[in-house]
Amino acid sequence: MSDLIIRSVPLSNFGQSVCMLAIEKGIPYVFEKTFPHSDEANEIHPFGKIPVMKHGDVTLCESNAIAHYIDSAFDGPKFFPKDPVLAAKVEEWISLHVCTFDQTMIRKYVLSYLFPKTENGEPDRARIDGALGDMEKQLAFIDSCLTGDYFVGDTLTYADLAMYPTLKGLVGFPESKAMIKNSPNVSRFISNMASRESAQKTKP
Ligand SMILES: N[C@@H](CCC(=O)N[C@@H](CS)C(=O)NCC(=O)O)C(=O)O
Repeated sequence: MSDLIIRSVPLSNFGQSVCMLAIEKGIPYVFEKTFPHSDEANEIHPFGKIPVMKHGDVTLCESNAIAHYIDSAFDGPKFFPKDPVLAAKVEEWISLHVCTFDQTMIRKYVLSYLFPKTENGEPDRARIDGALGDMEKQLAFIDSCLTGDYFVGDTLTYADLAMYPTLKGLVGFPESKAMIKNSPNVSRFISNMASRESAQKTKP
């Protein structure tokens, strides 16, 4: 059978989630370092985003679609539950992540430190400050939900793999680091997840 190819960059939170899934399932994959809007990303994603995936004749963009494919096309443990309530809860977290948490925490906050669009190349203070209120509310909500080890049910699901890279990414920046420190459940989740082989092997 053909190789599973994941095109992304190590820093991509969405890319890390799908790579972690492949590792958790025990599926070997080829990681092709691919920047957004490169020919290799544009070949598969209509708007040049990463991650994208190739497996034989199958090409896919959008991390949730890629994750569903990897989970169902290959043997190994399942990370999208069959139970209707648990399955919907996993999708609920994935959607909250892509529509809300990632937008605030990564696009607005982290990227304003890492790739600011300021004239002098300094972190974009206005954009960073503008993210703090929403980030605090979102982290308080997540912390109130994360009373157990996992986001949904009592086993690892793709909800955890979708959320982990984004939450872990917050530890490296001052305001979010302080917020994480004040969120005991989120802190515990990050440190539990960070010890998994899939997190170690995909560390940005
Ligand atoms: N909804 C997409 C989001 C992917 C995404 O935003 N990827 C970022 C890198 S982490 C990207 O390609 N950004 C370039 C852009 O937005 O133009 C998914 O789940 O895969």
